[in-house]
Amino acid sequence: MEAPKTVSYSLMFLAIFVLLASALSLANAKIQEHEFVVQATPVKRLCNTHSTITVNGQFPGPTLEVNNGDTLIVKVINKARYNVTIHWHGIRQIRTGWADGPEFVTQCPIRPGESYTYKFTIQGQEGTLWWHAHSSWLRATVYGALIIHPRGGETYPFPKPKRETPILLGEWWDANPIDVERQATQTGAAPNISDAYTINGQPGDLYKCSSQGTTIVPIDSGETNLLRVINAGLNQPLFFSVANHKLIVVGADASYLKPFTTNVIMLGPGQTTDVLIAGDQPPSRYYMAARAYQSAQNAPFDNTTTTAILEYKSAPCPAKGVTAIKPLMPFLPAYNDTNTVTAFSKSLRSPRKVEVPSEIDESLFFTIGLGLNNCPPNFSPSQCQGPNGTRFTSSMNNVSFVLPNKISILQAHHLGVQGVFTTDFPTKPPVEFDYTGNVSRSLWQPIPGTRVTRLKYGSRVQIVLQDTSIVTPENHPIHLHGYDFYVVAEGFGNFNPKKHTSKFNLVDPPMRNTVAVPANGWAVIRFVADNPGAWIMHCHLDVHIGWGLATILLVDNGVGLLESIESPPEDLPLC
Ligand SMILES: *[C@@H]1O[C@H](CO)[C@@H](O)[C@H](O)[C@H]1NC(C)=O
Ligand SMILES: *[C@@H]1O[C@H](CO)[C@@H](O)[C@H](O)[C@H]1NC(C)=O
Ligand SMILES: *[C@@H]1O[C@H](CO)[C@@H](O)[C@H](O)[C@H]1NC(C)=O
Ligand SMILES: *[C@@H]1O[C@H](CO)[C@@H](O)[C@H](O)[C@H]1NC(C)=O
Ligand SMILES: *[C@@H]1O[C@H](CO)[C@@H](O)[C@H](O)[C@H]1NC(C)=O
Ligand SMILES: *[C@@H]1O[C@H](CO)[C@@H](O)[C@H](O)[C@H]1NC(C)=O
Ligand SMILES: *[C@@H]1O[C@H](CO)[C@@H](O)[C@H](O)[C@H]1NC(C)=O
Ligand SMILES: [Cu+2]
Repeated sequence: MEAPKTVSYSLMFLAIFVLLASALSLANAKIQEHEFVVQATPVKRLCNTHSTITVNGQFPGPTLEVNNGDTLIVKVINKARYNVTIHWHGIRQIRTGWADGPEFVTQCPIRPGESYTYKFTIQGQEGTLWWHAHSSWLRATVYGALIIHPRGGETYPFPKPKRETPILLGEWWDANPIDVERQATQTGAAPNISDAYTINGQPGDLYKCSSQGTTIVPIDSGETNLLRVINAGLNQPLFFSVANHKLIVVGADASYLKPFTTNVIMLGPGQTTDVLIAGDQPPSRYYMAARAYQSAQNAPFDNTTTTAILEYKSAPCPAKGVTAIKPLMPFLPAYNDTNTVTAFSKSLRSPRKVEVPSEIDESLFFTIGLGLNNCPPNFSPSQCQGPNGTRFTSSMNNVSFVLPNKISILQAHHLGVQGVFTTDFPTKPPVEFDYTGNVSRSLWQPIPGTRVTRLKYGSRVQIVLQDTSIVTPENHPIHLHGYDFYVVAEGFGNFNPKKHTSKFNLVDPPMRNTVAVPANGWAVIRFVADNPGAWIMHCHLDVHIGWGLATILLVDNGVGLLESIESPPEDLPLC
């Protein structure tokens, strides 16, 4: 009878060890509590002062810095006159979908005068993410960085940089962005383009009245600065570059990458890229700059350039009475330089071999693109100011997504409320056509609907995202909530499984939460549906979300508590 005893002793020791280890890692993890007051604040930019919606009176809003494993508790108090919600962009929200934030998807909006406390734990993520409003166009000014450091005692997979600087690229309207959005909704036309881009809230000294506040980024000779670049712009993919300094790309969307060197990066709205720059140039002042990558054709865009100044601490001071040294300007690609975008995107690789699902349970094919609605009979011409008297629209698989307005999708699912959505979102385009060719006008008008895709817990999913040339081809940054996914392939023209499947990178594809699908092209993503909840997948150009370029992946609970979504918090806003 000796043997069983030994087994039970060693089992006991194992149990004690496991308990100790988890207690230790819990002791390491911290709980951070914050209060976000959403409020109108006077902000002066481009010579004018606007009553701007901010968080805690800051623009951009506060930077949250946490370690992997920490829990964030953020009480959002709405003192503004608009409905608001906050989304924690790229946080997986494992089992905590109620804290994800998109209005009418995982919660009803926080109404003026009310509050809601978001609570979630960061699990297995490191790098640069951000938070932003996910309600109307409020995120134009309601956003900030969310930086996840490694757990205590763990290190970056590259030498620790001396400094780290969040670089938030934004888009500024010399108007109330909510009015810009409302005007477009009324007229059916494209919304006004922005008046400036910003770096950390400042347009920089190439714009009128803006030299005073230009953002200064410090560096010193011989040291390294980790730039955590975030495209928080509302509608515009952006190129970013630093004069005379190489960018060593080490991460994107809070996933590490095999480091590579480049002069320029491109970020679609929603994307982040971590780059190291070395202080290896003569001590001086250098511009870092961002401007548009524009792939839509015949569409007006904001063609201005935002700058910040990379300043060496040891840079010589200008003599008295002499104006500061004019910084050197970096080379930025032409607005339509798709080749540079493709070369950059093809350089992204995971640091090592990763576990990409090789067998697929759910193979989905979603077209993404614009459309035009004929003017409805009861509309006046002033409401149909899109091309040739139409109204702009947008869709995935010919479904133009409509949000519910009396209950969120997640709550309707949780409570079994019928009639809010249907689970018949098409798994492939209802009509097959030459997606990137000259598309017949009869295919341009999609059908509005709240249709979702239901996925079993743990299913291995592949989605082909195929741009269409309806109205115009365009690079759409498609963002999936609740998940990171591998981008296993990208290309131009029509996706062809026979031709393209064998070329998938199933070894070291990059992991992202937002993929910039090539204009007149496609991207293929793969992930395991291991996080139950209602997850919106949408174009991160806010102009396109409003037109319906979104859908929902509804992931069922698995077996047992640990594979099921938690109960909704008691203060969850209801409609
Ligand atoms: C949009 O631009 C037009 C033309 O410049 C201007 O008249 C209008 O006031 C702008 N709309 C808003 C909401 O700022
Ligand atoms: C955009 O601005 C640049 C100068 O910054 C100019 O060379 C270019 O022609 C402009 N392009 C368009 C399409 O307006
Ligand atoms: C980019 O636009 C310029 C004119 O603005 C045009 O001459 C050039 O051919 C375009 N390049 C590409 C790659 O489309
Ligand atoms: C608008 O109508 C004109 C003239 O019929 C045509 O050339 C153009 O292609 C139309 N534009 C769209 C977007 O349908
Ligand atoms: C696109 O197709 C329409 C009819 O389907 C035709 O009138 C038009 O000329 C075509 N345009 C091009 C550029 O091929
Ligand atoms: C979308 O559906 C509408 C209505 O059935 C149809 O007229 C149109 O051709 C469809 N378009 C595509 C791309 O399937
Ligand atoms: C604010 O949210 C409520 C639902 O909670 C909704 O009924 C109302 O229409 C929203 N207001 C606006 C201006 O969207
Ligand atoms: Cu889009």
